[in-house]
Amino acid sequence: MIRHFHIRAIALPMVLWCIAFLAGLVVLTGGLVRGWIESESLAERKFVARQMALSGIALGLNPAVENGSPLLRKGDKNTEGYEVKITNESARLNPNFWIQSGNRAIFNRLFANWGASLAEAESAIDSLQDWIDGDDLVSLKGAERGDYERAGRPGYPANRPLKHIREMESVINLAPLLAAKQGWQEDFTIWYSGKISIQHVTEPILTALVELTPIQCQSLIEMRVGRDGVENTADDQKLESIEAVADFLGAGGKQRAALLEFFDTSGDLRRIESTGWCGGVSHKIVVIAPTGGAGQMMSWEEG
Ligand SMILES: [Ca+2]
Ligand SMILES: [Ca+2]
Repeated sequence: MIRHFHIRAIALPMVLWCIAFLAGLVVLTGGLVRGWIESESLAERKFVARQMALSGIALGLNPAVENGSPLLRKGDKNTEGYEVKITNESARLNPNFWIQSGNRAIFNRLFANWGASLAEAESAIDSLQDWIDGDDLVSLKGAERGDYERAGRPGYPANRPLKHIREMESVINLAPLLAAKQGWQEDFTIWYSGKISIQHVTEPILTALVELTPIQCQSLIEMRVGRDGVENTADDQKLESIEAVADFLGAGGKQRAALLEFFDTSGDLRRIESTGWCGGVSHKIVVIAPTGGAGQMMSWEEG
């Protein structure tokens, strides 16, 4: 009897321990399963968000679909859908083109507008020049192979034109200026080559390069958009010459000279930015393609 009691006394803690162990196991397994389900559905949402972004790109590439069309937005961020923004790459500044044209003024004006000192701007431009030119001769305030070696980055500069605008972040003396300017990427392109299109240029660039007043910028944009009031649509007013634009704006002296130096009426390259959503997950695709659709895509980036 005593012995039997002893066994029961041991059995009870054993049973309790087993229950606790099993309960722990259930909690653990439950957590793992939930984790699997969540990661599975996250992968699924990512997949759907990308499919949504792809649908947006297909619409953006269609020459019949104009900017501002209700087709360019569907659904919302929390369920599923996409939003497409069509702009023009010719509104941007191509560092390869302007460096190879020997035009420093455009960079000087832009960097001054960002708040850089003349010395900072000059060393940034010299270093960009050295990054792009094929030789190892250091510009006055620039940086060539020796400077990159001393900075612990042997093998640089590239000594060729930029292949991506993000390469600019690797350029000694230019990097700090970019780091201090949020959204600097929006001012640059490597896909469109030539003077900036007056047809598509944005107000911040006009202000930085030409010092147009807000009223002058506004009147140019209002004239450009055409009757529908939307940029980049078929009814946009085609600007025939920079001289005519300068006359229209009453731009004389320095403003007129800057308009003639940095801008042209040509340039047309569609930039399609499509963001797809699914259950709070988003996926963005940016495509650059000739306007009109029939041509090949020049760039495809996802993130
Ligand atoms: Ca060089
Ligand atoms: Ca329009």
